[in-house]
Amino acid sequence: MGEMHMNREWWRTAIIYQIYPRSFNDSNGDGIGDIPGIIEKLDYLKRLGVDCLWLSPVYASPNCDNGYDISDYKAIHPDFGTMDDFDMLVKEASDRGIKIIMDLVINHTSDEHEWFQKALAGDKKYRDYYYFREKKNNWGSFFGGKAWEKVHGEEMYYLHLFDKKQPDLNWHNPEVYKEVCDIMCFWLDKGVAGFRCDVINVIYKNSLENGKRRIALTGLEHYLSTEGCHDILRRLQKEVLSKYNAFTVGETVFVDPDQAKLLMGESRKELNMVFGFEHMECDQRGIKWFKRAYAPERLIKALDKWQVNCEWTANYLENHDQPRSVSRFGDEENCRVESAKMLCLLNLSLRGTPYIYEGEEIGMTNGDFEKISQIMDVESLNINNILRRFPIPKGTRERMIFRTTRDNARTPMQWDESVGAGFTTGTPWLRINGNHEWINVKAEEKDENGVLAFYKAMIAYRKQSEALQFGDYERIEAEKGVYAFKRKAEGQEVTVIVNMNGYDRKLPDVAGKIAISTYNREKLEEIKTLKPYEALIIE
Ligand code: ISL
Ligand code: CA
Repeated sequence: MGEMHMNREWWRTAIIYQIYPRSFNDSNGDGIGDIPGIIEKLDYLKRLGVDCLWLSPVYASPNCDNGYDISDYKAIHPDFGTMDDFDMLVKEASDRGIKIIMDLVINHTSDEHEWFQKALAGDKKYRDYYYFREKKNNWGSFFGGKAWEKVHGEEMYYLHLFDKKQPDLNWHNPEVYKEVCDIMCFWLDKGVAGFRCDVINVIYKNSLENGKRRIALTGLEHYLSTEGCHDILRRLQKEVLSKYNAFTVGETVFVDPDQAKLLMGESRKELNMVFGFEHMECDQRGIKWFKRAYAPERLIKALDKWQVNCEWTANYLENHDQPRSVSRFGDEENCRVESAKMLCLLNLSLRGTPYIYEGEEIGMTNGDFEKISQIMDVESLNINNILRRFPIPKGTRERMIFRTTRDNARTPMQWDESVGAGFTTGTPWLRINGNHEWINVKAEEKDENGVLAFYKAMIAYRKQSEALQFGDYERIEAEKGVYAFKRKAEGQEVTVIVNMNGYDRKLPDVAGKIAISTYNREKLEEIKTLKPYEALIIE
């Protein structure tokens, strides 16, 4: 299908901004970001130029996994405000032309959800909402350790692919399907535009047989992107989503472009787009705790593979589970601004829908943690406990945690240089990065050469570019670590050149005029070499 025939659904031209509500803006000084806090910043988001906000979970939750453990799918957590606040957010956002999408977490609930509580109390109906078994299998959990937990006082275990406070729902049970349809309608009726579907390709377990032994996630082959999962997605599309013309992006773990294409469905009958992970794994060895030195070539290879093979992708370099991109793929010490601009240009030039994670637009860096006691992420704490059993020096173990912890992305949004970073007047739930004294929105708003100004310019540029929004993708030759490609639409073609190295590189062979430059270059002819992290768009 060529770009001329591509449907122009809103989500193709949209720029989606992810909010991690706990860390965005605290309106009442309790140290936790909240919905009224988001409303206060809608004008900021409008000025940035984004069209849609994806909210990480704001539902009732005991917060073992910061809301990814839901105890009531139809209630707002009091930390975040009230249902009236939520309705107000939808309205205020809509008044500014901004859509809201919700996080849909349906692989598991919280163990404090009423269904699970009834199940524990012995209610047969609800036992069948989950996987209770007298014998456990050998499956491993995403957060380390085993995927089964013993039921207190019984010879019985339940399955949890994530924390033990996140029991997996049994998608073989038609009642579970009905409950979820009902939850989705509840939010769609409130006017949300769609859902980001959490770990959606693991929801349906083919069997509970032992898995092939692996260093992590033994059992994977029994639940990854199963036929049953495809069936459920098609039914949800037909029976719920299509009735609202609702949008979905799937968080799909361990998929390659071929599987991604199936999940998007030949004619988009399952999900509208998916988040792949291959580019996030380019600096890891198998599992993220084992670091492999970052080499731009590997990132380019993964991005190119998806660009070539998928007609549409959900493009991102950051989210609430990943370290900050400047710290990871750029140079936060010596070239923070340059590398943040380069990553912006890259993310917004690829074919697909770009996602920006809160703070990315001002070049926020990884957290500056000094002690494990400053870490709140359940995944990191579980892994830390496991690592403690091995003879690894304390310093090494701590470095492993600090480098990979999801809290790197969750430190409070840096609005200004004040003690609470303009995020809170109270005690923040997670340590604020000391660099908020110079990296913050207030400073960026005054800096016409800053990262934020570049984001605004790049967003505005993309919005008027047929080539970037709908064009084909074709990689062109360049030196190692330089990513260069053409985006071609009817009557328009642009060339994107991204030096992902921290040193000079040769400019590939191109002609034309500079449309966007991270170094304020004016004439192509004047460029002798690409500077560290320099990126350009040429028309
Ligand atoms: O975080 C990860 C890699 O660093 C992944 O293993 C992550 O756990 C996986 O991508 C699933 O993530 C989603 O579901 C989890 C939740 O903790 C994450 O925040 C969410 O994005 C369980 O609901
Ligand atoms: Ca608050």
